[in-house]
Amino acid sequence: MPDPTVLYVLNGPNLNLLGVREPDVYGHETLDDVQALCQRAAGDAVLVFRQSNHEGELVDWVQEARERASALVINPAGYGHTSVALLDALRTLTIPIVECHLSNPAARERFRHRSYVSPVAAGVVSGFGSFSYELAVKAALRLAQEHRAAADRSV
Ligand code: CA2
Repeated sequence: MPDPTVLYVLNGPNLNLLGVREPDVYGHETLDDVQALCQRAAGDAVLVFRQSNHEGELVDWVQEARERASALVINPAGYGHTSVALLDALRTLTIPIVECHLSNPAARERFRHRSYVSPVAAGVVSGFGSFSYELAVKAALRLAQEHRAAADRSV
């Protein structure tokens, strides 16, 4: 039996407040709603869905994903604009990484235009609210499949 596809979806600071504060910017859905949507989009894949307000914890989870995941979706939230530590951790991964945002940071304040994650991401999905996550999960699963096929061909 082949190994199951394991997809990590990591969420950065303040995303636990989704649906509770600033619905005009981030929508009415809660993070639990987003998790359910990701699970539906992931089908049979094993979904590991987590949120943390702490940079080091996110770094630990990225390192964990290095050992266990077939692909990683990350909404780094504010740390995407600031965290070299997160970038350094992401750089160690060989699995596909998809960056995901609810809003479109490029259409917002200037300080949101820089992303430390984008240079190591296979792609970025932003601006579609919770639908960004659905698209990101689908993209990550496709990339994981291609990544595995390429690895199988090389043995
Ligand atoms: O659009 C996104 O997904 C962001 O990653 C969200 C971050 C922001 O810093 C990025 O520029 C874009 C902020 C997450 C904060 O989430 C909240 C949710 C509800 C209420 C308050 C904050």
